Amino acid sequence: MRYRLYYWPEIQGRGEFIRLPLEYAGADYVDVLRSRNGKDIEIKKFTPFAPPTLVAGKRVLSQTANILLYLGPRLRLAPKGETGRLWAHQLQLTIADWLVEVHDVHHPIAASLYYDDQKPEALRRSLLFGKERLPKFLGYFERVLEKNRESNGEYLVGAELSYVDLSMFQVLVGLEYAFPRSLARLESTIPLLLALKERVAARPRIAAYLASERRVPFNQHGLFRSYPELDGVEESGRGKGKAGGKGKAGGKGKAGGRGKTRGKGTQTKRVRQRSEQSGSGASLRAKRLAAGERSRKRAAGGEVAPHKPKDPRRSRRSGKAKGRRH
Ligand SMILES: N[C@@H](CCC(=O)N[C@@H](CS)C(=O)NCC(=O)O)C(=O)O
Repeated sequence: MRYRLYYWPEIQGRGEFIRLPLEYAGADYVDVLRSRNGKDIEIKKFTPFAPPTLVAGKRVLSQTANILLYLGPRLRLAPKGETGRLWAHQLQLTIADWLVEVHDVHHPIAASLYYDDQKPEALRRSLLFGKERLPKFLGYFERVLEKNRESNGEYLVGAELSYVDLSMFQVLVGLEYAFPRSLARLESTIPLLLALKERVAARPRIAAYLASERRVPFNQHGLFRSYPELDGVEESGRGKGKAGGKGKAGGKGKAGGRGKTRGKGTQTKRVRQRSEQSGSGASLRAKRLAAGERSRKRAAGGEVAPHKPKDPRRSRRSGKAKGRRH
C-alpha cells in the first residue's frame, strides 16, 4: 500500500516522527505536500484536528502517537504482543508530552504570537526546562534503556529497534540543535541514550535519508529552534552547572535582560518588568488582540486547516516566523 503523509513541507516538526519509520522500513509513501503539485486533501470523515495526517487506503489517521500505533506493526517496528505494543505507545505518548514542553520553551504564552513577543516568559520557562524538565525526561528514558534487559540496553522496547527508538533519535538530534549546551552538561548521565542515537544514525536507510534532500534541515519554524539565549542559561548563586557560562545569559537574545542573571529574585523581577513594559504599548496590545482573535476564530472553526502548502507562519510584512505549535 502507498501511504500518503500530509505535513507542513518546510519543517521536520511532528511529521518527522512519521517520516523516520517510513524511511527506515523502506515503505512506499508520498510526502504529499513536499512532492511536486502536491495538493491538500478534502477530508469529509475522521477530520483531523492538526497535522501530521496519514492516509492509508481508506483510513485517515491523525495524532502522531496514534499514527505510529497503526504503522508500528505494519512496518515491523513494534513488538508482537499487546503488552509490548501498549508499552511502546505509552513511551511514545510520553515523548509527545515532552515535545509540547520543548515547544513551550520558545512559545510559553501562545503559539499564535511571535517569539519576540514572549521572550521574557520564554527565558523564564527555559530556565526551568533546562534545570528540571530536561534532566527528568532524559533520566527517565535512560532508565528505560537500562532496565530493558531484552535488548541489553540497546533499544527502548523489546529486543529490537522499534518506532520509539526512531522517535528518541529525533528528540536527541533536536535537543542537540536547540539546546546544545544544556545537553552537553547532561551528556555523562545519558550514555545509553547517546549510544542509541548513534546506533539509529548508522542504520543504512536512516543514514541515506539524513543525507538526502527529503530530510528538511532544522530551522527556526519547527519544534526545535536554536535560540542560544534559551539554552544553558543558569541562575547564578546556585553554583551548579557551568554550561550557561557562569550566570551569563548566553547568546545574543538577552531575553532576560542584559546578559547577566543575578540570582533568582533579580531575574524574576527583571523578567516581570520586561513583561509589563512589553505589554504597555498600544500597538502591541492591538497586535495581541488581533492574534487572540485569530486563534479564537480558529478554535471556533473547530479545527485547523492543516495542510496549506503556503506557510501561514510567515508574516508577509516582516517575514518573521510565527510560532505555531509544531
Ligand atoms: N498531539 C498532536 C499535535 C498536533 C500538532 O500540534 N500539530 C501542529 C504541527 S506539529 C499543528 O499544526 N498544530 C496546529 C494547532 O495546534 O493549532 C500530535 O502529536 O500529532
